[in-house]
Amino acid sequence: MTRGVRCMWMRGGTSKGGYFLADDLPADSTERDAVLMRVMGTPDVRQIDGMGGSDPLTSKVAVLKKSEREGIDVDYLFLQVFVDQPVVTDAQNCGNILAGVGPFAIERGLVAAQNGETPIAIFMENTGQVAVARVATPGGSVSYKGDARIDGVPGGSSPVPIAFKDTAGSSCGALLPTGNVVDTVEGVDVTLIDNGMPCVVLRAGDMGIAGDEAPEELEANTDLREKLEAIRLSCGPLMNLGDVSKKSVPKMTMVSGPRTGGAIATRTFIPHRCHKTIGVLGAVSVATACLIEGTTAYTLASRGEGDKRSLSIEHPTGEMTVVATLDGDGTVSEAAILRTARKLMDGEVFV
Ligand code: NQM
Repeated sequence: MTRGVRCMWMRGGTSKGGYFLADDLPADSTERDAVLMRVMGTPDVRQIDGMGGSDPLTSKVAVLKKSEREGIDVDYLFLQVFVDQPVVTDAQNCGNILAGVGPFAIERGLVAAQNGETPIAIFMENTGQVAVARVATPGGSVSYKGDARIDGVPGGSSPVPIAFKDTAGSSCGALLPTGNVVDTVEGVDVTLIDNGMPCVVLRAGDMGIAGDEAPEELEANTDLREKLEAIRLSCGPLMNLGDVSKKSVPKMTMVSGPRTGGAIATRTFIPHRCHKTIGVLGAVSVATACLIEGTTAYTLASRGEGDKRSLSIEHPTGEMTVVATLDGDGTVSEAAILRTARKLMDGEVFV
């Protein structure tokens, strides 16, 4: 018999996925993952029998519950449902899907909306860190309409500014998990960094590309993809992530000098498809690499000055600005970005 599971479908930033209350899903994680694969139509490259959009960016899930932690409103677990493999992983966070968490929490009554704007403190279960999102709530209900624009999404929406603190070493235990600014892996210089998202930062030139190619062109480059995957598999244990063959981290970001007046140009494999933009926490990690002397990004980057830096991270369809606050010794203590979100559907999905 088919069973309906309550969920909301939302665009969060440049991603899209299903938002569930934890209570509406099986408590056992194996059963939950089986339900989510049915929901998305995984494994199948077309995801024809489910809601997934045949792309890792549209095969994503947020699971929420009211938080019992002091000063925190909601606990958010992110799950990446692979497209063509029967894998559901909690090994990464997602700052794009995070943009829909505040609106969803208000819509489901987990948080009471204020008149005007509602700040929501979100505990990110994947990495044990906190983000604060601000949701537009004129008259005490969520508004999705507005003029805020982000590259990779047509049109305008209400702004959802998000601030992150203490994201260093979110999954790898340290900002630079090997203790080095540069390592050489498979003969290529890499910076292994985690300021919210484990990333391998490589120079595009070292990988035989210019760094401004279209994602489709890079995905069609089999030699590049094989080389990237060999480096990624070797970097997993070095980054304290263990065997990453069935994980969606680390992300592989190839950097080159900025083309449109930004801080740096990026092309990111997440890890097997090339991102049409760049992940939020991925951008925070790359921006942080731009600020650390000796990394693969440092000499290519344009960094600005002062203890508050706006780093425009260029990507295939525009840019994402990371506002980084630096403390006395130059480390990034806080990062903020602007996202938007939109409610697309509320109802039941059948499994
Ligand atoms: O890095 C894609 C996305 C992401 C993750 C990915 C993200 C982040 O664009 O915080 O947002 O890297 O898998 O949604």
